[in-house]
Amino acid sequence: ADFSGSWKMKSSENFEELLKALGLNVFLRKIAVAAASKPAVEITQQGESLSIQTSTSVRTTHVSFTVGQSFNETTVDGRPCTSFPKWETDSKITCEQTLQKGEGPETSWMRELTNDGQMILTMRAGGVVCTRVYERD
Ligand code: R13
Repeated sequence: ADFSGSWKMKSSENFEELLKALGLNVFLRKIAVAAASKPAVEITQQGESLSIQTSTSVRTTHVSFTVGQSFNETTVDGRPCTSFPKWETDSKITCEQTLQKGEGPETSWMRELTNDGQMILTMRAGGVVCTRVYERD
């Protein structure tokens, strides 16, 4: 599957609950939730290698990785972690994250391309699951 493209978000569920599970205070949560309601996501993919830039007005992140190889990134609350992306199916990548230091809930993300061309981003923190649906811009 090819995740390449410019994506805009159509819907989001449980993003604030996710940040709460990560221990963010209400002040930072409100800022993050407001900014994260209008993200712009740019993905380029060549084979097994992906580059994902997620831009908002207050925070932009960029990751490049090859599926099957660990890489460094940050959790959604900004803590450095080591991530291991795998193909779950040929249209779904799951990525487990391990914090580089300190304690925290278990975190992971999944990106899946649906048959109708949407991308579903699922993020977990402990037992909390956040689901965000993107469509091509
Ligand atoms: C601000 C400062 C505090 C920390 C933080 C974390 C995340 C975000 C903002 C902030 C945002 C995240 C957006 C995520 C998206 C995910 C996706 C805790 C560091 C700057 C408030 C905005 C858009 O859909 O892929």
